[in-house]
Amino acid sequence: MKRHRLVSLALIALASLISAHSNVDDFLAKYNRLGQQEYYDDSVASWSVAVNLDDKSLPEIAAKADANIAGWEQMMAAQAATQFGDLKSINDTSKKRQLKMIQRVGVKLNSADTIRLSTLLINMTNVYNKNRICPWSKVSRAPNCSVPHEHWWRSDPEMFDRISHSRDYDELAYVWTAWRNISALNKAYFQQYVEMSNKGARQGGFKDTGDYWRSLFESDDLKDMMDQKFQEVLPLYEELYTYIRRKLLAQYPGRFETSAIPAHILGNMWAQDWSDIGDFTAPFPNIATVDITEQMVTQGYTPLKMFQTADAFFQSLGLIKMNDEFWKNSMMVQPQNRSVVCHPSAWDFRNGQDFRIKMCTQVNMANLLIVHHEMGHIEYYMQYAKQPLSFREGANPGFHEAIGDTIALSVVTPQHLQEIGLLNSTSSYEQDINFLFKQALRKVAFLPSGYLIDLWRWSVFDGTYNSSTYNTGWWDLRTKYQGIVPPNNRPVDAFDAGSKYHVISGTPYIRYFFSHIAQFQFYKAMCKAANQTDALYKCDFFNSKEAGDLLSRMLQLGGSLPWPQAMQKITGQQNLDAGAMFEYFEPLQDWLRNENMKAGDCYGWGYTWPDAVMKNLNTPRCGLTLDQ
Ligand code: X8Z
Ligand code: ZN
Repeated sequence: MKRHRLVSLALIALASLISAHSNVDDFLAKYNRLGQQEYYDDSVASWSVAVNLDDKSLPEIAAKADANIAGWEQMMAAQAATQFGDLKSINDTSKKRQLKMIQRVGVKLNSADTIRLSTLLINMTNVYNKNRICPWSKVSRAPNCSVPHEHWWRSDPEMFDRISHSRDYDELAYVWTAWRNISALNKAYFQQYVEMSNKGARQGGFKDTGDYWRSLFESDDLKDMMDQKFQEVLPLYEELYTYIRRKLLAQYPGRFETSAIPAHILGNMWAQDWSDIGDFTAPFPNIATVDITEQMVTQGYTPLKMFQTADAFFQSLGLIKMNDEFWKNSMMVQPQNRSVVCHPSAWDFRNGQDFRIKMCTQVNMANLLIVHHEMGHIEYYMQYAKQPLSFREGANPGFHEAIGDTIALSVVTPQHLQEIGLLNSTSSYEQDINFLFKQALRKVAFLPSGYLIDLWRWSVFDGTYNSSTYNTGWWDLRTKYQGIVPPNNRPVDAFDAGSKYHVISGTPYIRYFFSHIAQFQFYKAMCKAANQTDALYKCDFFNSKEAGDLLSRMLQLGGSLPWPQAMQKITGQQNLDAGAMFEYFEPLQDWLRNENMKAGDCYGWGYTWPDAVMKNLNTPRCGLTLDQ
């Protein structure tokens, strides 16, 4: 009798275990089946707006589609919570992780509020992409508003181009300021967006939107980790900065005196990538250029050819090639008859087939690198397309940003550019330093700017900055971390952070800071797999199936494991490590240090860092005048 009872108890337990399991399987199968269609429909609606900002009927459709997907996600999250509770009874780690992700809604708003939030974002996008300014006249050296409106300058490409290529201090200041006058139009929308987004994050169980965004990294110490990485790379940034400041003082004599650099003369609207002032700052100006723009134009490169060039590189590693849908549906050229969102992006429509890039491609080297960046996203999408829906993400958002850039580190080597006929020059010490310098203008210059954008936004979301301190807070950080100052006094109602696309589009940014360090780790690991033994910065893994295999094994994981395990898979390390970046730039850092010492320049821009940071920085320090 006793034995009988035991057996039947065991049978009941077994039966409930099996039923819990089949419940989980059924639930996940349903989630994946329905989700593909739900996400696809929403992507189609968002894409339609992004490629046509002039059709007034589209925003409403897109906002409703957003509300629809939000409602569906919330429903599935609620069902998962009701059926499986705290997940303690689920032993399978993969299924448990999927359910955990399904339960995390992030921004949880009702339908009407979701529509409000989406509409605010679309309104900001319209302001960003549609406003024009009077062109600058080289003759009168002033804005000329008498030309027809269709000849006025758009943000992309005209304003961004002028900031990159004009060397007229006053024209630069005009365009820089005019663009920020437009950005200020978004301040009120942004303030409402912050409130609505925070409301959703709180309803979703987070402290605020910044808290939710950080959770995507699954690292409790993300803030500290990022701060520590910034401190590590600061000496390298300062070395580059000190050199560049000297060159700028020579280029624009008497135009600025402070130890910090005016933000508008660094060749980029946001002073985040300085490669467009590489011409007059190059270490060895008489050595052949490492910029291939001219060659691309001479050889008749088109946007399509740029995409094909990138695709060929991915294929040479044995990676997945871009599919027919990609070539058919992507937007590679800016339409001339309507406004679009020009900021480059890569889209996963989540049906396993439809992947697209949207980019207003111009034929130049910078854009060739961006094409690789975007294709890296598509490659990741395709590699993890067989994963369940909730794992179709990067190991963390920073991984996603790093893939195309890792490939591009190989593509830009003079060795590779020579191989594909875009550069004809032999390697020399001078050329190597010029090359590394140009790379530093892209990668090292970016670091503080990549770090501070979300420092600012985290402080906006947690209430440290409010709408009356948005701008002063922004400039405090820009000066503290980047060493730049605005070219003129900023109006009280200015909203200069809104000049950056990611701020007005609600796209988190710390991912790019993470990526700018991680990509050198990935690159080094792939170089090793390709048996490249020369200096790291010379490594080109073109054609290496071993390098491709190593990368794809990591890419296929998607978000199925916490990122340190994905990092382990490709690099053998579990952490973010700036070592590979330092190794890459070592010859340049030595060269810069020597130059800066010879010139007797002071370091920094007058900010006093805590002792622990200061002890790693070079001396002499520039006058300690700034507030701490
Ligand atoms: O936004 C981008 C990509 C799209 S994910 C073009 N990037 C950041 C930026 O432009 O600010 C790439 C580097 C940093
Ligand atoms: Zn990207």
